Amino acid sequence: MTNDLSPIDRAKYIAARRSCDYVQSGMRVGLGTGSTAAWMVRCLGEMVREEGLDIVGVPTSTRTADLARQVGVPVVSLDEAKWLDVTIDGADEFDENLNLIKGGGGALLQEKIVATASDRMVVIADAAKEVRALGAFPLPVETVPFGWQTTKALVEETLVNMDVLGRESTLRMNDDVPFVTDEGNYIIDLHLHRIGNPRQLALVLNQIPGVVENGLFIDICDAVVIGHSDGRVEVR
Ligand code: ABF
Repeated sequence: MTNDLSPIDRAKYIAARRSCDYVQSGMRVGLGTGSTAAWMVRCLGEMVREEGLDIVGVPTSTRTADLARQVGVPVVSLDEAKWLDVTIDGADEFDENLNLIKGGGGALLQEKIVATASDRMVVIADAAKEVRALGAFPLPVETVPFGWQTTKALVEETLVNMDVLGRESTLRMNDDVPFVTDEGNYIIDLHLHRIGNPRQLALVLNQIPGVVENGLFIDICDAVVIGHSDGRVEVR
């Protein structure tokens, strides 16, 4: 299976395949978003079809919901599931404390809600996602469209007193129109380069009127399954 994959896709697939070991029949499973999570959904679909795995999946985006249905994973809403046994999702960065930056795919709000409503959160990632300090990847901040420019200015003003290297922010675009999340919100990407105190920044950002959620996942991830392009997989 992995021979015809690119090295990066092989690493993602290996991590995704290993994460399915955390899933047993009877479980309610949060299904992440992104290309690594898509491999996991496909693997679970194969287990449902070929091994009779009996689970329900709660997707973290419409595109994950579409893929889950396509491969045969039964889909329910978070409110129907009420609580999840495990959520498996990708990440844009993870550090030694298993704190994450997520949201590169624009699904951070549902991802954080679902991950928080789970007994365990397992991140699957290729090795390149590991960083010594979070921030090289632009930090997504989900904002309501109303007054977004004012919100963006307030966010930038807030950064002045924070332990970050960069302070520029950009509205995420989808071609020539603003990118819109599944909830109809905008995303402002913060180009911070290095975040000295992710925990403090995550708290401060969500106090700003207009900010719905940010892509810093602090104390949420329980384990990271890391895939390497040479076939190695490790669990932290
Ligand atoms: C998703 O996985 C997002 O939060 C994150 O941006 C993405 C990582 O994408 P990929 O797995 O394609 O590298 O959960």
